Amino acid sequence: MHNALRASIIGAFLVTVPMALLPQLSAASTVQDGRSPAATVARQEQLPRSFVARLNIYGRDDENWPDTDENVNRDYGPFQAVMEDSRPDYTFQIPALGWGGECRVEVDGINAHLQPDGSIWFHGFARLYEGTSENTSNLRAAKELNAIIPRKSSGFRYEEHLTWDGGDFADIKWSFDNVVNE
Ligand SMILES: [Ca+2]
Ligand SMILES: [Ca+2]
Repeated sequence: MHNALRASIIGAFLVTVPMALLPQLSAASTVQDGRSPAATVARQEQLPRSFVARLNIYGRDDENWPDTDENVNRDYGPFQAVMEDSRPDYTFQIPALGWGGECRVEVDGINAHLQPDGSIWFHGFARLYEGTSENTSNLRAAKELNAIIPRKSSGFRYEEHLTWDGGDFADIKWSFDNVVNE
């Protein structure tokens, strides 16, 4: 086939075929957006949802011999919320935790957000400080908290480990429920 002819045929295909597909594509997206009757019924049966969050922080202030390490083990929660389309967000506060005279962990910016598929997106931040006092501004480690908690979760676990080369650490251990609220 002549190159110019081939190019014009390919060009015509590229322009005309997508145009021809447009009505089908938009029809398909209408079904998939969750607003079809069947999808709406199924979604209503999954709402509202009961969200529960529990946090344990286990930290170690590493000390040099002959001093012994100083540990902390603290539970927070349960934090509980009922979520549905009209109230999809839940935020809560964790107080800063200082221990050992030198360490502090901060967990903040916590938000849980109900997603269209019934899962819950959990997000926040955790930071470990260590210095000459528990009020130190020496930031040693930071992690972004980011988890998707599926539907029908009970005791879903999510952990982050914060540490630095001084030997101190903090384990940020979450447990979540995401079930139909009955
Ligand atoms: Ca120390
Ligand atoms: Ca100490």
